[in-house]
Amino acid sequence: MSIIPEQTMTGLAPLKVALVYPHSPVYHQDRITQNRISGIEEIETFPNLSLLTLAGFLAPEDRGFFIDEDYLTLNNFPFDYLQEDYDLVIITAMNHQAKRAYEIARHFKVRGIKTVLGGYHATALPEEAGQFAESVVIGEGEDLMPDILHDVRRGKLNKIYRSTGKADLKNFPPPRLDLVPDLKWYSKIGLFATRGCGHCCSFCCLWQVYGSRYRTKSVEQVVKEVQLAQSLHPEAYISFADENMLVDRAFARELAKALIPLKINWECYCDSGIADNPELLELLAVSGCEELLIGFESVNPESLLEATRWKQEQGPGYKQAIENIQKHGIGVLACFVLGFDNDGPQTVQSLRDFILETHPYELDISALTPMPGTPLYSRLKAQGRILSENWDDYSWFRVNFQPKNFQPRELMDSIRWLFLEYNSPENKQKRREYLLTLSPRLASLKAGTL
Ligand code: B12
Ligand code: SF4
Repeated sequence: MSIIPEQTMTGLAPLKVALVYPHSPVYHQDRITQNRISGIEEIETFPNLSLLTLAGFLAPEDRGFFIDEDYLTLNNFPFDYLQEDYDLVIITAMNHQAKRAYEIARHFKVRGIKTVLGGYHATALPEEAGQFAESVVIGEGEDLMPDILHDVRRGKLNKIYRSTGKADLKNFPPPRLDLVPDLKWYSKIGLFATRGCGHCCSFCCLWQVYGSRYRTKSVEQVVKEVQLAQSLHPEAYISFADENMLVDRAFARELAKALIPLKINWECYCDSGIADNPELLELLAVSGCEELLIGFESVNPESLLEATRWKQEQGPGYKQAIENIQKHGIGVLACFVLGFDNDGPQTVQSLRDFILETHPYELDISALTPMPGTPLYSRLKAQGRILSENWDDYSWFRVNFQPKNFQPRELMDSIRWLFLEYNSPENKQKRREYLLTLSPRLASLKAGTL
């Protein structure tokens, strides 16, 4: 096996590194069914930002290979990456990708090639992940990558690397978007500007990975990353992957101003608190912000409290919040979760009324999914209500626990019914008329749902 090649001018031995995003066939089957239910016509695709971010730490002489198994599988890409030799294989995985991630790790381990596995699943279940990969990473990777690469060079990886969760984003290198064979394969390009969300919702795995302290990159850094994306894909639609991007209003204002000359279209996740800031909303629209993706979670106050007190306090303002945002010509992708202990048939009815009254530009409703590592998971596990620990069932399209007031099947049927109501020709027409009266700009958004 041709592992460590000759020394380079910098004195470092160049590394050959595979960066692998695993394909989950079960998820993709579920996705097709879900698209039918929710009326979605196209699957959104992004080059995985976790791996591209980690690749930012490779030395210039190292060779990184970005392997998106979704893309290989969906397009029969003729490159058998599994048979190549590498100095290191880096694998990321969400819960539903864990089975495939483990197969990949085992495959390379048998071949004597070093593997490091990180991401949401490994962070929650490092011991399980450690049975398959040589090395496991807990938490965010930026403060660990220099050590990992150093350890590979000296030929010995630690079993566990644990992030401090305190790294300064201002020191992060840009993601290696150049490693993607062709950015035009994908419908959107992810970047991130901030990290941290202080709401600490009971079902959310993100604060387990990054901590809850809010940190930002510099505006100049973000601008450079956007320009990099544009240089590789002039029509790039930027989707900021931050958990809750606009929390620091001064930073958000400066960033929006700096994005204006770049003439991009973009979207991000944020919380409903943004709706109280008309000047910032105006600026966001001018900067090319097309959609805000907001986790409202529920219209039932008791269910909101199950998520977090902050959201319960925001609940009474949700209708106004959606109107305030959309009248600036920014679509709201309203995200809800069904299956809290306080949810029942009345919640389903109230959610239907809410959706048909507020007309969110796009809608997402998921079955509540207890993810390992979250307080919700620990509680349901202690109550004996986790129905499956087959990670294929953690796609957010399946009910993997015993809800209190529904049978799992009823919960999925309720979600299906809500989507049917939202997408009925009559309600679509009403939504279109309402939104175009509210703001004609909504007709020109790239999501093009009107
Ligand atoms: C962008 C995004 C998508 C995009 C792109 C996915 C892709 N190709 O990467 C799209 C829209 C396609 C998508 C789809 C889905 N997503 Co998604 N998505 C996100 C989002 C918003 C950002 C992810 C991201 O890029 N983060 C930025 C990178 C830099 O951070 P990171 O991934 O955490 O990586 C860091 C660390 O985790 C660590 N790390 C990660 N891996 C490794 C590996 C090593 C070796 C090391 C050292 C470190 C390391 O270091 C990285 C740098 O710090 C997150 C929520 C969020 N705000 O994070 C949800 C999220 C990842 N998605 C989630 C889910 C459930 C899904 C879907 C299953 C939803 C669905 N039902 O359709 C699908 C699955 C798609 C698939 N192909 O399998 C969940 C995962 C939960 C879990 N515990 O597994 C999240 C967390 C959202 C949530 N609701 O909680 N998603
Ligand atoms: S507001 Fe969103 S990102 Fe923040 S903790 Fe709650 S679910 Fe997670």
